[in-house]
Amino acid sequence: MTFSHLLRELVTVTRMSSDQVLAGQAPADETPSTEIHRYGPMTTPTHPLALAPVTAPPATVDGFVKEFLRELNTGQGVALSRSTVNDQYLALARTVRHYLMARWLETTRHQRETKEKAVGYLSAEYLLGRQLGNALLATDLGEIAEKAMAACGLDLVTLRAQEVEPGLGNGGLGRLAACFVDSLATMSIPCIGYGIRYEYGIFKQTFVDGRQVEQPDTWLSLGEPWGFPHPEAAVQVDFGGYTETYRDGDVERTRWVPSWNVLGLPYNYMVPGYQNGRVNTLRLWSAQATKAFDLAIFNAGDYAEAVRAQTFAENITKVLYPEDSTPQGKELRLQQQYFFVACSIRDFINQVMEPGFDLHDLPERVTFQLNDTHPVIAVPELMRILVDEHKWEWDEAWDVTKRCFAYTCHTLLPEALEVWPVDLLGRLLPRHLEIIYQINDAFLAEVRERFPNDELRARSMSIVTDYPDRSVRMAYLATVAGMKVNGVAALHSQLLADKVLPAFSEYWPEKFTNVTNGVTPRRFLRLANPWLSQLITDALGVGWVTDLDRLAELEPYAQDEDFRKAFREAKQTNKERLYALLRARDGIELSGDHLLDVMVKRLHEYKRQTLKILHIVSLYEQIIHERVDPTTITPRTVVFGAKAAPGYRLAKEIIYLINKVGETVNTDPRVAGRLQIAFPANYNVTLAEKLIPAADLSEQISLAGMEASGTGNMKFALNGALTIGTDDGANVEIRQLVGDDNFFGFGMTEPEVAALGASGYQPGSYYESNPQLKAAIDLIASGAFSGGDRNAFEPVVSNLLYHDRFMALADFASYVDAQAAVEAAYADQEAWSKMAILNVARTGFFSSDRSMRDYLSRIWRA
Ligand code: 26W
Repeated sequence: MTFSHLLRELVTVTRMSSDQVLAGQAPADETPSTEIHRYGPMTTPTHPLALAPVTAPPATVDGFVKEFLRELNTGQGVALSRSTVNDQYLALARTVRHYLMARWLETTRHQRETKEKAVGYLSAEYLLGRQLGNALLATDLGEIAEKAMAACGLDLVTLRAQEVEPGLGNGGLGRLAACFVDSLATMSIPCIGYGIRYEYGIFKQTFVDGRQVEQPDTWLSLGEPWGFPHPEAAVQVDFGGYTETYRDGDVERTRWVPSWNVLGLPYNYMVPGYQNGRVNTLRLWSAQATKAFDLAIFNAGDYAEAVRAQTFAENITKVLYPEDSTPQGKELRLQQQYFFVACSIRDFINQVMEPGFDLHDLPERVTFQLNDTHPVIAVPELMRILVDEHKWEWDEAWDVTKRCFAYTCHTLLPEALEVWPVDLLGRLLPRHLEIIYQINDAFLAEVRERFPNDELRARSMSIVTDYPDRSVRMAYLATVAGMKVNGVAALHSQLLADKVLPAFSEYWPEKFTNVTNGVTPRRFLRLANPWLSQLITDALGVGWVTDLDRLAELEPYAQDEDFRKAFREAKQTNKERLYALLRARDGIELSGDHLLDVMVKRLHEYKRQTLKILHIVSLYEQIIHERVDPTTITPRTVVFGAKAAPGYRLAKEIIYLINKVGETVNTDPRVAGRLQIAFPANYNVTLAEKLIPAADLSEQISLAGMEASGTGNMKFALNGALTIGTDDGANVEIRQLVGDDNFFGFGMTEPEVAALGASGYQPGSYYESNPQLKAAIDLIASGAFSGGDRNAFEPVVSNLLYHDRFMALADFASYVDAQAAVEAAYADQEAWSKMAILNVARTGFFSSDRSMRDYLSRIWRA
């Protein structure tokens, strides 16, 4: 914390002016608060340096060393000889910040000056991953930093490994947000990402006797060099209370009388563009008590009560909700959503409200992209500000509001669609509930006008539903208020229009569109896979990093034997790096040139990790019962990575099953060298960056119609892994682009799934009719993986036999056939490499840069 920050903190907390703090005088209550938050020097600076633009330090080894040592000595306050690895990492991070600062300040200044339309990306989650490596890539300082650290007797790789990744997200949705803001910065598109700075991110997963145990994610404990607090831009957020109407001349108006409030403190994070001199901003909000400490109560001796407000307020951004599919409907979750939305909308309006700006032009300055329904309370919040504070007419305000938002849906699971009970909403946000009612009434009046005497239709589209209890359907609010509604893959967007929101897509067909997800090639190829990247650059030059369609030029190299050889060597190098990591990180010993079969994603029944474990058990069963000659089985290592939501019991039982099967298989000499399973704990972005480049086979085996898109599937294909997958989410588009010959497709299509579901799916019949499947399930139930305890996996086994909602048993036979095809293909390494290279060449489409181009043309500039 620099002195100026400390000063600003003191000013904020004590409400004294900086001079009075310095002069040690008592605060004069009438000191205008705006004074202390005014930007800029008191008088015109005279020193040339004060007038000069901020510049980056010299991009030389010497310049870097100088900057680093200054940061270590004066920033960290230690001598190199007495510095810890954490001191060195923090000093290094700050050094790299310095090289980005000039770009950041210039980007912000340029944005303020040009008033270009910006994207306001509203997301409750950002799964950013480690920042240092990406910042070194963006500034092209990697080599200089390496030499500079070596010259200081330090090792850059060791220092990079010191960084704790900010796990401010659960999975796909959060990581997508991180890829999107990276692309917008690299494409020089004005964007401010808004979100929540959770004190504790996604839990740290550990395994105890094969069972998941959650540990708090103390990502801030060793210091956090990337966040810049801006107390001067703090926002007060109100909650609770009631509303009242009052006469304002001849107009009846409503005011909200809240009962409590908190302060939103923004932290700015850099979003560096890739070597383009641009740095966009990610503004994450942290909750604080407006009145931190009640001295009177303290002096009265009730110390806990004295700080209750503080702890109560801080609770709002204390921890990320670790669910990624079934909302728990907790009040704190709604508090989190309204808190960051209220801060963000207020902040953006403050930023554009310079003299002469008319809020009626807000849609020309921003589109707020709603990353799922989590931020949709932003719609009634903007209406409240325009109607209650700016005293606009309702229609005037609605006309502007409905041109400021667009909504992206990321799921197909009905239970994942957020619905808030009106009593909770009315208690926490009474004015917003009134506004939602008014939006709904106006909307339904329109529907009834267009479809007179079709009450059922109106009821089916109502934002407010009375069944099972009176509540607000957030996806409906987002659809009514959004200019555009998009799914995240072609199949998903189709199902969204046809099955999830059919009445709305019939009512507003032009509102529905698709933008297939993408991933940033900077982190998930250039940074994660330097060996394959070098191969690509040697062949095509460097342009592909910001123009991934250029990968298509790799097509002819698939026919090139030397290139294929080099490609295999890169894959082998990635494997060895991974094995070394898993040995050091998890004590997992992997070896040999096995087919590396990887399934990494959140643990959820619809993703069907159970199908993968049934395949493994079936292979194992056949070998131990000598149904097959083990030498005919392709040596395979299966690596799992998966966190289960703490409250998702069956998911945790599936994790237990995977670990126990792994324990048995890995110590059974009958399958030694043929089959091994690894399940490193705490799968996160950092582990993904090591796992994905090493993979041969990417498991994308969800039940068709369930996975909205998937983004891991894209990362694997871009890193030269072949996909075994169903026709679900973006798998369909991957298969279409790489070609059926270079993709191991299997399983029912979505219509077939619907038909089977409609005809009454009997999982038991598949068990009875498929001996291989029966043998596998019976082995699991036999106690073979649980020291003879036949009930160890009862929850999983009985769920599969009597429910199997996601039809793993129905797709088993087809999956096993596809896996046999995988083994056959892998036996011919030249052919396999050709297929893998074609996967790389044909998946440039899945760059998040392309996704941004689609959002721009179909939504933001449409
Ligand atoms: C607790 C409420 C809740 C519900 C849904 C929290 C988070 C969610 C997310 C929408 C779940 C999610 O991450 N969905 C994934 O989003 C990815 C990015 O679009 C897709 O690629 C995945 O298919 C989808 O499951």
